[in-house]
Amino acid sequence: MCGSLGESEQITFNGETTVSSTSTSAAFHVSEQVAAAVAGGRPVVALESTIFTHGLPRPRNLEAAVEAEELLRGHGVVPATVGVFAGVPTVGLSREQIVSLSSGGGVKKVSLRDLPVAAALRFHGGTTVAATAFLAHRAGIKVFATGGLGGVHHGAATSFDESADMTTLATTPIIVVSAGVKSILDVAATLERFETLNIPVVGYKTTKYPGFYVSDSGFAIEHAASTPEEVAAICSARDDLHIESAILLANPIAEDKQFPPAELDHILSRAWAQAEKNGITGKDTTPFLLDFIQRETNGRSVNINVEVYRNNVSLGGEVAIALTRQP
Ligand code: PSU
Ligand code: MN
Repeated sequence: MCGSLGESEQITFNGETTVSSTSTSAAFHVSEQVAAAVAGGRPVVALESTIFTHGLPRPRNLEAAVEAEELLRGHGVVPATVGVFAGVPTVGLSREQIVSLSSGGGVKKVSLRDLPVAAALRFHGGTTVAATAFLAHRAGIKVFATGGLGGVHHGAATSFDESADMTTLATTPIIVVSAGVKSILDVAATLERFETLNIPVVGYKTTKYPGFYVSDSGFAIEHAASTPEEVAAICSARDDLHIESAILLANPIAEDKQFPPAELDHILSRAWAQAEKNGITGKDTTPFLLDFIQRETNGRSVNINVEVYRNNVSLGGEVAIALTRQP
């Protein structure tokens, strides 16, 4: 036993004083609203925070984070935005905490392996899909909506750059709604890894795997579901079988709203070249590539990013409601 975080205490971070409450568990905090909704069997959707700490530029990041929560609340679904606040892994960040994490200033990108370090050294963190899925599942949440997943980076055969999102989702029974993986990644290799890791990919009303900015990545998937109820039924069947992997629900952007595919290919090859030239590696790669694309597209990629996120949050809400109606 490495010891616990201890009782609530005052913590000063970047000149800001906050209270680290460890009321729910010694290891992480679940907000009262989220805990009550989970206990009461009401619909809850988890949301990640790397999307607004490292994925989107200010001020769109905070707008998107708040909009996602409001969209869910408007449908009677409880949002559970997950992040690390002053070292406390938190499921159900308050609005003030979301505002604080969105404003930058030393907020780290926290994946699953970083959680104990963040907790012990008490820093702020935006949680990746891996860390968010881990915490949300442990809080009893069944549905998690995000924008795009991490996956296998190009050149991974020699760089070994594969996102821990994949290995974490292999052992975390939750439904993750995403628009696939961005083509900054090696989509074919990522789909192969999902297969190896026993992670099913189910298209929402499609058997074309979406490519985040574009509705079709060019790769086919085997299964499709056509209603939130079908997704809920797949989830129940997984649980009945005691299978521990996540279900990936792939939700494409509408074709008339996608980024022009040919233009995207051109920007992506320049993004990779620039990352290589700048010696970008490890966890900095995804934020670097996204930032490059945002600048090169004059923010058009950001509009699509927000649109995709909105779609996924909305579908996540529908699935969470369908799960509460399961026989
Ligand atoms: N993909 C995106 N935008 C993002 C991310 C992924 O299109 O912001 C974030 C997610 O939080 C994801 C993380 O979990 O990046 C993956 O990072 P890495 O490849 O370092 O594991
Ligand atoms: Mn990586």
